[in-house]
Amino acid sequence: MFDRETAVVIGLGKSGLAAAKALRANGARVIATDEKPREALSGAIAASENAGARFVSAGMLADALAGVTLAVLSPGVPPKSAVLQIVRDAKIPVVGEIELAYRLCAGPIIAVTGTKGKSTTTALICHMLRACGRDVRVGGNIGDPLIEQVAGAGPHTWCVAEVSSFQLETIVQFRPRISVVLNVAPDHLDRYRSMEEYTAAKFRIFENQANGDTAIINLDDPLLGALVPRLERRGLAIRGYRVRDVEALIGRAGIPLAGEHNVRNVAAALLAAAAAGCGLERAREATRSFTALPHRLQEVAQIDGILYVDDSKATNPQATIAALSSYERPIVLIAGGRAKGTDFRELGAAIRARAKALIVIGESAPVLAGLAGNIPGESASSMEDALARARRYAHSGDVVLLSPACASFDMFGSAEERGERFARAVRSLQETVHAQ
Ligand code: UMA
Repeated sequence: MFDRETAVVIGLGKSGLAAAKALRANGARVIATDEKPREALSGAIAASENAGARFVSAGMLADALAGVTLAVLSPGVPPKSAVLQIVRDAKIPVVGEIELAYRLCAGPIIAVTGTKGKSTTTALICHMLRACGRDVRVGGNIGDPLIEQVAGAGPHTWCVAEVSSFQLETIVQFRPRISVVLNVAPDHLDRYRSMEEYTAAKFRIFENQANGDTAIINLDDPLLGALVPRLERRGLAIRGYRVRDVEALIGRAGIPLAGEHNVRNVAAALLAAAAAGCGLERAREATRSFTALPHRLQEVAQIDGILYVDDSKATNPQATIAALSSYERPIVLIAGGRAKGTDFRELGAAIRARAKALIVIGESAPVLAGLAGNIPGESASSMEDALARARRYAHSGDVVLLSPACASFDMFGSAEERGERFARAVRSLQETVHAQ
């Protein structure tokens, strides 16, 4: 499909490497580049070269663009990046890996976006469709690049894609058969100039949808509710949901996940599965056997009556607010990390209302500590230190909750690594307690 193209792939993370491989497999010539220093990239360069790409350092890129017809941008590379400017100056069209995946995908796509709940809803939809006997692929922001997953999809394969605002910035024709938008709350305001710009990126999920396509929309979110008339005029079938309607779709008892927000995620997933032709009863039944994804309100252990929960994937204030309202028990909260230009005031109110103690970590520790009011708190220098401090405040019946409200990159390689460190520290605490 790409045999007339010479493509430059920008960014050699998961997305870029998968795009380079797929482009080569579909006949394109591929150049790969990355702004990280060469010494920090040895594995990625080798992987791109094994895939048949030629690596060019970012500093040499301008001289390597003759004959290049397409640029594929990794989602983590921001629009103001110097390397992107070089490509734009050379008038090369820019797309993302999601767009390429769409062009290569033989099956219908269900795309899920929102500020929080994307991964859980994406995984729920897959789980339901599989229970209904469908052939399913899953990828995108959830972890495995979509382009890798759609490779073997046939016309009856449902491809479920978690798409971030970063990924939606670089779509052109991407047209999901079913779109799901869960909510929009402040996040990534270090990348976007305003909430409007962030919201506009997210709403591009609808851009190419037309007659016959479906949009599943959380009508409790005023920003989303306001979109409905416009989407209806375009011929989309709208399936809206409100939390008060959820009881009719599935009772709270049928949902094995903590938190009100997960009730909404289940409702969205049920509507998506139904729109894909899955019987509601089967989908409902599948919900009962769904387990929480790693690092999302994941219960790690119960030690001396204290429940330890890893919610490391809560990388924005809204996600932590949702986590805080997910437990009736007293909460010792571990939060902090790299802030993303978001406002912490609402989170502060939630912490003061729900937490019995606050342990802060990372770059945003001073800001978060300032929100604690009368709640006792301490600042920790590492995850292990945070856990030890949290434990001193927790009693039997309490929850120690890691729900950082921030990105992880100040102290860890990723949110997963942060969660693993927490879980490891909890397990070693468990061993010590059992040995006593
Ligand atoms: N790079 C540059 N210049 C830059 C920024 C990055 O050259 O200005 C290079 C880095 O040196 C690195 C590579 O680009 O080598 C990294 O690319 P990337 O940041 O796009 O990360 P990938 O490994 O390709 O992972 C991406 C998504 N990452 C981001 O959007 C930041 C993953 O989402 C996704 O799972 C993966 O593709 C597969 O689809 C992660 C994420 O943090 C989970 N997403 C954000 C979020 O959920 O909040 C949006």
